Order: sequence, then structure tokens, then C-alpha cells
Amino acid sequence: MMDDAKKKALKRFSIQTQMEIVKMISRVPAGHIGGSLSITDLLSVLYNKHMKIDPKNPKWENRDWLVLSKGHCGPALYATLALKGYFPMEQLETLNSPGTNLPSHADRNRTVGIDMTTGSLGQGASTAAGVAVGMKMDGKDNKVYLILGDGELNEGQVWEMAMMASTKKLDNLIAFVDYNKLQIDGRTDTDEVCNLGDICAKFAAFGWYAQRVDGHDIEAIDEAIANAKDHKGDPSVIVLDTVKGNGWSRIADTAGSHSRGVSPEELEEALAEMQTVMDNI
Ligand SMILES: Cc1ncc(C[n+]2csc(CCOP(=O)(O)OP(=O)(O)O)c2C)c(N)n1
Ligand SMILES: [Mg+2]
Repeated sequence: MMDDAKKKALKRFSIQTQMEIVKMISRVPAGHIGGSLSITDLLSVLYNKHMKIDPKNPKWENRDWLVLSKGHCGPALYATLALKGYFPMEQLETLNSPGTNLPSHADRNRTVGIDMTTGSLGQGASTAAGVAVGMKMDGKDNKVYLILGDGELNEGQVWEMAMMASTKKLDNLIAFVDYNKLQIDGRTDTDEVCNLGDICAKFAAFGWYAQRVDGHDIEAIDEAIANAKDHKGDPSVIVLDTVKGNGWSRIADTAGSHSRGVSPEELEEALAEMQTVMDNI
């Protein structure tokens, strides 16, 4: 159980992250806003509660790793890292501008605190599992947290990784599926593109310990991660029921939220809506 004060603090951090995301994207012609807004609750629980990290020593060899395999949602991770003190908040203003350390997709060679370069869907799954194998070989007990998109599960590479991870008993690998029910051009929970069906059952069939929770419920996410950490012998997956564009009703649960710009008027609208939620926590 998480105490009420902690739960509220983590929700506030998530909303702060959302506000930074919309501000960042309002400065560029377009950005991956929908899938960034759907993972801020998860990032808040990971970075404020579960991950073994040291923002002052980002390459600390005993740290846990975060692989954002849906690397197009870099803005969500950048806002989280800045709020955690990995780099100054002002740097967020440089998203995607010439010479920036914050490209639209996550890049470990350019951004302090980014553990893995991602953006080609599916590949982060394999690199995360590879890092988990390496940690086992070194006798370390750190964890690798992997964030997959639901549309990303269309990539066969994810399932190749799933087979290998259970064979190698990678219980230091905890994956999340951001099940926001939308990919670029359609739904993931109908026959519109590729129907994902029962994601938990599929991972379980590959030998994974699978859980499914409300991805906007801080306490539920926290408990699922705690269960995953306790589970020995198998890799874990936590399927998070989320809303693409969560936090800004104009774009929530719309395909158009995948990548779009934010006009000055829309920025005001989004920030006001988020502030209202923040004030009522
Ligand atoms: C291998 C590969 N194919 C295509 C793309 C282009 N692409 C970027 S995001 C995206 C949709 C991803 O959908 P989902 O995983 O559901 O992400 P989210 O809803 O979180 O934005 C696609 C097809 C890519 N980045 N990599
Ligand atoms: Mg999606």
C-alpha cells in the first residue's frame, strides 16, 4: 500500500510532466504528444519510487535501466529526467531544434540520463533483453525496465525477444505495454489494423509473468511493479490500460493525437485543464 501523501505527490509529478510535454511540443511544428501523455503516470512511479538511480551520477554502474522502446515519446522521458534533475529545465526548450541534445526520439549519445537509443520500433525490446542478459552475466541484481507501445507489438522482433527472455529466465526484465488502444493509423483493440487480442495471455504463453492494471492509477502501477520485482524465474510484463493523449480532453483517445502541433491558444487550454486536475488532487 502507498500512503496518500506519496500517491498525491506522484500524481502531481505526472501532471507536471504532462505540462512540460505540451509546452515543449508547442515550440515545434509537431511532436508525438499522444503517446507521451499516456506514459507520465508510469514514468512518475518508476522514477520516484522504484528505479535505483542517481541523477547526479547518471552512468552509475549499479543503476536500473530504462529503455523507452517507443522512442518517439522522447518528450515524456525528457520532461521526467529534467524534473528529476538530470539536466536543467531550460534545456526542454530546445526540443528538436538544431544542435539540441533533445532530439524527437531518445538518443543515449546525446541526452544525459537516456540509457538506450530507440525509435525503430521493436529494437528497444531486444536491446533491453540484451542488457538484462549482461547484468545476469555480471552477477548484478539491477533491473531493466522496458516500455513498449501497443502498436509496437505488431513488430515480430518483440516476440522473438519474448521467447529468448523466458528461455534465459530474465526475471530482471520488467516490460510495460502502454495499451492506449491506438497506433499511428488505427485502433489496436479492433480488427482495424492488427487486433492484439489478449496481450497478457500471449505473453503468458511465452512464459512471462503477466499482469494488467489501470495505467493511470498510481497505486495500481506501484503494486504491479512490486509484484513483478518479487516474482522470480520469469520475465515480467505489465499491460497498462491507458488513454492516448491523457490529460488534455481535446485530443484524448483520438488517432489525431499521435503527432500534432499545439497552437498558443491550445497550449493555454491544455495547461489550464491540467492545472485544474492538479489543484484538485
Ligand atoms: C520499425 C518502425 N516502423 C515504423 C515506425 C513509425 N512509427 C512511429 S510511431 C508508430 C506507431 C506506434 O504506435 P504505438 O506503439 O501504439 O505507440 P503510441 O500509441 O504510444 O504512440 C509508428 C508506426 C517506427 N518508428 N519504427
Ligand atoms: Mg499506442
